[in-house]
Amino acid sequence: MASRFTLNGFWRSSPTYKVGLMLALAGEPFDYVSVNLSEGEHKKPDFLARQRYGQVPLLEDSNNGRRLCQAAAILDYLADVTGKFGGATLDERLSAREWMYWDYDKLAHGIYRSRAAKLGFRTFPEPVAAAYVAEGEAGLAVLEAHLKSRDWLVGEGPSIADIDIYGVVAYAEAGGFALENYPALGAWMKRFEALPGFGRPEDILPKQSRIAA
Ligand SMILES: N[C@@H](CCC(=O)N[C@@H](CS)C(=O)NCC(=O)O)C(=O)O
Repeated sequence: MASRFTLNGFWRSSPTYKVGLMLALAGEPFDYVSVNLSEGEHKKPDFLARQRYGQVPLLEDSNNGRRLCQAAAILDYLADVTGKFGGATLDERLSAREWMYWDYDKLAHGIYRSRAAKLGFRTFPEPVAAAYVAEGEAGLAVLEAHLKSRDWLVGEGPSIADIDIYGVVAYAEAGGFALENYPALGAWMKRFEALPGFGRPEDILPKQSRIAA
């Protein structure tokens, strides 16, 4: 049977990983279409017609024809349609959203840009690179302080906030960040990695397109 969801993404993309991770943890099989960013496939008219920003991820829901952009908004949608990871109450859902907005404001850029610099995808003048490292460290410190006294970011169990933020922190070491300096964050990562359905980026995102088994 055809899968309900098709994830269009790129294997090196952290926002694509967030969505794949959510689907895997929710036990939703999905077809995967590789959009080769290196070859500019995300800027071609047929893709732009489906993803207005010319970015990955793009999630298509065949039950209703929806095409969804922006990883955080997609996680929010998937929490609604699967009934999973949306938080136990409205207050938890609001907190989860707050963490997702915070992530893109204060965490992701420092980690992503430092990783891009380490992998040689981007080059920055030294003070700019140092500012990204400082931003990443500051974001990790916020998470460390929050997770010292709790198991999950919001409420008593994992939510879309944990999925969203794990999807960034998973790339921190590749950005040169020493996670051993953040023990509460490290313990949270281990709890998260023990969830049924969890997979690392290379397990969840193939390099080629794939129809769900
Ligand atoms: N805020 C977006 C960011 C998506 C994003 O930056 N995607 C990158 C790949 S990781 C991309 O498509 N880059 C190509 C471009 O922006 O032209 C989200 O969370 O979905």
